[in-house]
Amino acid sequence: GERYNPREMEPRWQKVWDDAKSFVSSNDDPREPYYVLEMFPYPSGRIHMGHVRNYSMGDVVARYYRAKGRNVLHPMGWDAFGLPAENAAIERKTHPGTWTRQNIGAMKAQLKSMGLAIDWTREIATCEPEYYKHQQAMFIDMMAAGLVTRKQSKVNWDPVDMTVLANEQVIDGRGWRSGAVVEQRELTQWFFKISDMAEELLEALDGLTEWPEKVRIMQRNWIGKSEGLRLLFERTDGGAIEVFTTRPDTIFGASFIALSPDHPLTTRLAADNSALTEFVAECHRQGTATETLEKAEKKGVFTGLHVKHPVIDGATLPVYVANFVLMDYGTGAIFGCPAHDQRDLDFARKYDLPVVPVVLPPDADAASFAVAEVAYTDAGTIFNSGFLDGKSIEEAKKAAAEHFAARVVDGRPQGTVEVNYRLRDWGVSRQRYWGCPIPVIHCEVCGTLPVPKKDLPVVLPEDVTFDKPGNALDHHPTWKHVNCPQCGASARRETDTMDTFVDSSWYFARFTAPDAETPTIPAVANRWLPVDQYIGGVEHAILHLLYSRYFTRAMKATGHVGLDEPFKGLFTQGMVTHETYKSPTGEWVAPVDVVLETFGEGRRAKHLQSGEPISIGSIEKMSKSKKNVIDPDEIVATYGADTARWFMLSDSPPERDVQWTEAGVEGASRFQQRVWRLVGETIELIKQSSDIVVTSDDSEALSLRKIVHRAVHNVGSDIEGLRFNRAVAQIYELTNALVRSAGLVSAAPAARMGALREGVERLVQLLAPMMPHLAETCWEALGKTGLVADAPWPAVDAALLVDDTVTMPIQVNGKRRGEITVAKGTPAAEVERLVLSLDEIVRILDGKAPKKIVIVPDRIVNVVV
Ligand code: ANZ
Ligand code: ZN
Repeated sequence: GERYNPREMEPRWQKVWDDAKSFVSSNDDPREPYYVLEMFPYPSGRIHMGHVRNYSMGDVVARYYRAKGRNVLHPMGWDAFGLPAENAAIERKTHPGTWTRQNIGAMKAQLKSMGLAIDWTREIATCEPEYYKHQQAMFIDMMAAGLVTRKQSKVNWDPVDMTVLANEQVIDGRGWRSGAVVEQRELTQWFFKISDMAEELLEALDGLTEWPEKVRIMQRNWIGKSEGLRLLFERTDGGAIEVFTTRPDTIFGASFIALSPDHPLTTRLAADNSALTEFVAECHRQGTATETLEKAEKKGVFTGLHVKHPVIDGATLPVYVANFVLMDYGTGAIFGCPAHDQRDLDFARKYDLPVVPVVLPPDADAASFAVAEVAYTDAGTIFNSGFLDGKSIEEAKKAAAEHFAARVVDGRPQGTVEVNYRLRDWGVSRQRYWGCPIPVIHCEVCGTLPVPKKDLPVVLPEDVTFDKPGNALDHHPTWKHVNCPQCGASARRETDTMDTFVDSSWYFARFTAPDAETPTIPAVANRWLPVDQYIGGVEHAILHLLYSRYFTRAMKATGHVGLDEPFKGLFTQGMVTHETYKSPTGEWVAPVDVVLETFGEGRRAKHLQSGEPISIGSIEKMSKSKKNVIDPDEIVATYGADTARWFMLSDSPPERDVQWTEAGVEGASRFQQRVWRLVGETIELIKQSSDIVVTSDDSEALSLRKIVHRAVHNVGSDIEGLRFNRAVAQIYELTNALVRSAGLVSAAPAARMGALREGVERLVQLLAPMMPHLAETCWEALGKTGLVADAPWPAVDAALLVDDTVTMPIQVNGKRRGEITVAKGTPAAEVERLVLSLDEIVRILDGKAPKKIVIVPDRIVNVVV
């Protein structure tokens, strides 16, 4: 027969699905809903292999549940605001919107060429006013509900370009364009009060049982709950300093107090202390990003102040200002216990402060145990600690807390138990043009007011220029000048736009009613949500998911949805990797320019054009910088979308990385042709017999049917468990069994022919979620009516799943020579016929007839020669 031609068939079926609106889902469909969603892409210009992997998985799930009779929602959209569009605008002198919309067009065509079962009628792009006007409405609702606040917060300030920089625009502490040392500046900015919800967001993680444990752990750590003590230290000169500690058990090991550079006491002291003033300025230049702080050397300045040691009579502790103490955590002040905290230890060694161990490791000796360069942070018994001696850490924490609660310093209890969260409020202000305008007006008389809802959307002006650095909205000559909605006086529009994480925190809800006049239609959203299966990269495991969880709660509080958790099932897929290649001069070489050869056991590479030797490097995540990328378009053009999809699903467990190889793709492509040949041969066979029936009367028909039904059952459960590679392996096995039996079946009874036909049809159906175009072509060739995409998932005959075969040993003259597996209860005559056809037995008999064959049904075969 003819080879299967994906280039011809794939566009054909895509059009058929489109014309039939096969994947358009209705909100009124009474069937049980199923919502599958892949994280929507940023329209950077082209899709990459990571997208192909992500969407192939989601598509299998979508097509499978559709076949299972669910009303499937599988939408797609664009996370379309963000900095790259502004950069492109500067570099190419185009408008960010033009660039973004062009990219969306190109990427949509690419996605369509993959044959994804997407409901494109629900497409949304977050940069369009039809989308962001609803976001503005919800912002106003959230303001009214007290979920929004405005406060001072630090930004990265480029003093040369006179502009606020995003974190990713600060490289090694310098502005990416100007190269100037970046400063921290205080600006009044907008915040969502997510920290109010810290406890709830933490507790609800326990209910997310269909999330990977590692993601839940990351979220837990990010929220960072810690139970500790606010503790007052009396200053020797009067007054008190309050610290936050989670380790009051180590109080006898305290050797200094450290204040944040931004602590009010620091500010007061710096007023007449130039060394301190200079140090504070240095800290501000360094910034407060967690990473910078972790890497930076621990430094400080002595203030000249002392506090009384709270448990050692007569002793005092010096008070420092230190760069590693943050103002927005705890109280902005700490007590340092160098023996049991690494930062404190580094600090103590630098400033020659005492290091007194107070926690004794389980096997250590109290007389000789000392801490040198590594702080001891594990479990142990408290020692060197007066009334705490002999206690475990937990017991000592409790005892210390009780001790300090009963004392009074500065007219207050010396110690108060307090729970702290690392989670900060979500700062959503961005001093950028290409984002959703924050719908607020500042009036000198009336204050800060929301834009009246009837005036929404606050549309981004089109006529902007990017010739000077900073926020193009702010530079616009007229846009920000408006009249106050309350008093009518001239007022100023807010020029901050929202963090693009806001856009992606509710798009999944918008998909449920993308044309609604309100952000959602709550009844509709509640029917579809939560998303049954969300699939995306683990890089979004923290912020995107946490913000979406928060925003869903905020939408509930403002009446837009009726649920707390947006994503019931979450799956994070691994990355797509590829070998790297380097030229003799050390430059990265792209895979398309490399020819690979095998010699003996090894492999070598040369340059396609120049022939020069190329060295084969490590396997890395596909990235432009290492040039080890494969363009999905080229793969689709050469092998077809089905092959790319199949390979992406087949090669490794979906949560792991998958290595893209030429050999792998070719294997997938050969498999496609193999299926097509099998279908062709089967059609030829079926044509010869007019009376085929599907029954299990014949034992070979029965064993084939068992293989088929087992495969249907397993592929279904593997897809439900997102074990795509195992589903693929099942399909390979089924194909092998069918190819084998197609070779044997030609002169066989109608029952066997029937079993073969059933098997091939099921194979096509099992393939349909993964290689949908091939499956449609085969379905049509088999003479089936309608689309395989519309065919219900095949039913499994439970009787055929029962493992009712037996393996009987075969003895020849009392010596074991082999075995045979047959259905339980197979009659002796049938077993005899099968045994005599086995290669091993044929060889032993060597043309002679056996003297006798004794068969104990279901037990053993004895051949006497
Ligand atoms: C004394 C102590 C002894 C501490 C010891 C640790 C170990 P978590 O658990 O992450 O909440 N800390 C408190 N406020 C801080 C701030 N604003 N900036 C920097 N560090 C701060 O961390 C709590 C611990 O981090 C606190 O417990 C405090 O140091 C420090 F062997 O107090 B600890
Ligand atoms: Zn006013």
